[in-house]
Amino acid sequence: MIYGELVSRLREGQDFQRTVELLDDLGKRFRALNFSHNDVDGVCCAFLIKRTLERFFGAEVVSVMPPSFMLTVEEVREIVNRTGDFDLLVISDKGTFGSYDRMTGVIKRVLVIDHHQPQGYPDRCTVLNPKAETGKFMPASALVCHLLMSMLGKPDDVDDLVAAIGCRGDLAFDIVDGFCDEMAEPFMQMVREKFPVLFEPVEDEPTIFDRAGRRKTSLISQMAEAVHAGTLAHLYAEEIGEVGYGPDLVLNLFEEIVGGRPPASLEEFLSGETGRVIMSVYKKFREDCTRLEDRVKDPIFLGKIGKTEVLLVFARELKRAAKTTFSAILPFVAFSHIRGSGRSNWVLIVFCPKDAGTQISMRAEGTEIDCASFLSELARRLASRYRGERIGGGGHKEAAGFFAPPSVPVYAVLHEMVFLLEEMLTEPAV
Ligand SMILES: [Mn+2]
Repeated sequence: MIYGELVSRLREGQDFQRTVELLDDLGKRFRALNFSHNDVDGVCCAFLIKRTLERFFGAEVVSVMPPSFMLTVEEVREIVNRTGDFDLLVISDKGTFGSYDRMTGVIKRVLVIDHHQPQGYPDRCTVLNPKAETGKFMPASALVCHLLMSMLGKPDDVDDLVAAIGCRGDLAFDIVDGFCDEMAEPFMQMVREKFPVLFEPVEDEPTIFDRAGRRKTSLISQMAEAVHAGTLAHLYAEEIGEVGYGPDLVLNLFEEIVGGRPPASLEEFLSGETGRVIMSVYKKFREDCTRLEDRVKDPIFLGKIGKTEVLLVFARELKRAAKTTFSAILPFVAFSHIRGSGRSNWVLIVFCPKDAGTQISMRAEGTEIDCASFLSELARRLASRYRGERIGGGGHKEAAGFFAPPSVPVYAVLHEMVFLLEEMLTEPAV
């Protein structure tokens, strides 16, 4: 199927129709507040949403990308108090939660653009979290943003490139092994024809998004990795100086390449003023990844669920990332390491005690085990014992995350997690 066909087919769907109607009803020159996730996919969404609303609606857009995943009404109220009223709130790549209904008390119209497994359904919001016929959710929110943009007007080269980077960040495709999510395929075909050099396997150090063990990667993976490092720029202030908040910096980077020709190398991608700052962060980030190899290379075998090996890495993050409440550096190194190990049916749990609290990242390959259900059940059980604490867990079937604040003891999280696993293991390790 060609991309244009997918766009016309999806446009018939109720969710896209309602979204287009919502935006058309707002007329022109409205004021929009966008809260987006702080990861690669999330910052790509922020850029695409800003471009869509500015270009096609003449809207004013304020983009905010806080480190926490689930948006709270307090965060929204704070921005409104500081910068004035908005006609629209767009929540992108930050989950689909029933609690998002509360936002309509602060900003009347709320649009949720997402691809995570919903945890409740906000009836008072317009929700754009499309499901394929197969029942699968979209592989990246940036793809949903690009589809919506294509229904409202014409995306340009930079929009295409940024959407492709978002897809790569959320592993919607891989270049070296040829994998591509079914729903991303028409888009991929289109961008690959447009920018062939970005999508060719090249001999080089594998990125955190590639399979380690082979000296192969691609330019689009390197760009996605540089963007990931860019979102962490503020953690590198000691070495490179105060450069501002990482996700905002990446948004600047994308705006810097608007109007120019599509970059054909990493140096070209990072050649502008902001680009050069991100390049220096990126170099430090690569050194960090090498330093972390030792901490992740020997995962603990916990047992088997059917044919699936359940593995655990229990390790600290680098000091600079100890205050982050999200997966920053270590889990990515652990996952890239395991993918290069030649195993085929595995679940890897990366358990990270941090200054900011306990963070767990989980990924699965070649198995039916659902990471999002596992970590949301863990969060549910802990939340019932530690009431009033901000404990969260969820994501996708193949990749999910969990976070609990320091007021929930590390041992309690570990205990509950092992307990939950014990119920699932068919062949415990002895
Ligand atoms: Mn995402």
